[in-house]
Amino acid sequence: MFKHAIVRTPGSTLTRGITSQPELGPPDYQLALTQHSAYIRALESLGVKVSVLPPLEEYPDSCFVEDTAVLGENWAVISCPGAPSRKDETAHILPAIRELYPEVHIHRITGPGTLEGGDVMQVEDTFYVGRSARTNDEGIRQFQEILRPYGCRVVPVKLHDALHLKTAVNYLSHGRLLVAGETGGGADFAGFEKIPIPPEEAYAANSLWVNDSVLVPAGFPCVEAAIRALGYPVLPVDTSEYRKIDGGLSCLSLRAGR
Ligand code: CIR
Repeated sequence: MFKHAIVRTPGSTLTRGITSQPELGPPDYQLALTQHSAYIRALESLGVKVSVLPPLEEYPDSCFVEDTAVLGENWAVISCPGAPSRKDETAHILPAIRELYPEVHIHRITGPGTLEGGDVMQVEDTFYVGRSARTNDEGIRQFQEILRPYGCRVVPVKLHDALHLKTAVNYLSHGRLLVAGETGGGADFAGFEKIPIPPEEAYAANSLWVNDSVLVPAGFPCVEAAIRALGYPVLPVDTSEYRKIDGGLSCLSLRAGR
């Protein structure tokens, strides 16, 4: 059960967020704000208490709070983003994390290690971590060291194309994984029931299980139908403006209290 979530309202500099798809054009800021409010309401409707942090204009990507930390049941790890323009976002997430965790259980990834929360996928006590352009071996090693005393396992997963692990793979519950693209057939995920995502709906691999319901980006009918067929209530949430700068549903929040 997720009890808390932390989100950050995007600033108007969102239009300059990092993107691998400039052809989609910059996000419409007003629409992005409307979509952000709807995202918060969707989380609240599932019993999550949402802390809303103010915009940080100097960090265009700072609404993607997921990348700045990883939250466990009784520990938190402040990340060290691999994207240079995002490194200092972590200092700004710390106060919100301190509201939820005692200092002794707040840990840090430090350079030369890099790790972004979008690369970390939790399955019970196991944390799969994408080795991506944003998360390096040293970051994964530090994460492993930090989690060992808490009895959590870390499994590195090599990525080639995806921005983050959770761009391509997301855990629902009951041993089920949504998988798109490169990681779909990988040995890393043997033993899971895989729900394959057609290439034209790959963006919706980043759907978000929250308290037995699933937030699905609006406009991906195959993924929505597949998730409904498994018995999950589905909440479509429009993230069109965040997609333009490579952001999805999971990136927009940090969830705590599983
Ligand atoms: C970035 O490139 O860092 C942002 N434009 C998108 C971050 C997406 N975050 C995520 O998937 N966890």
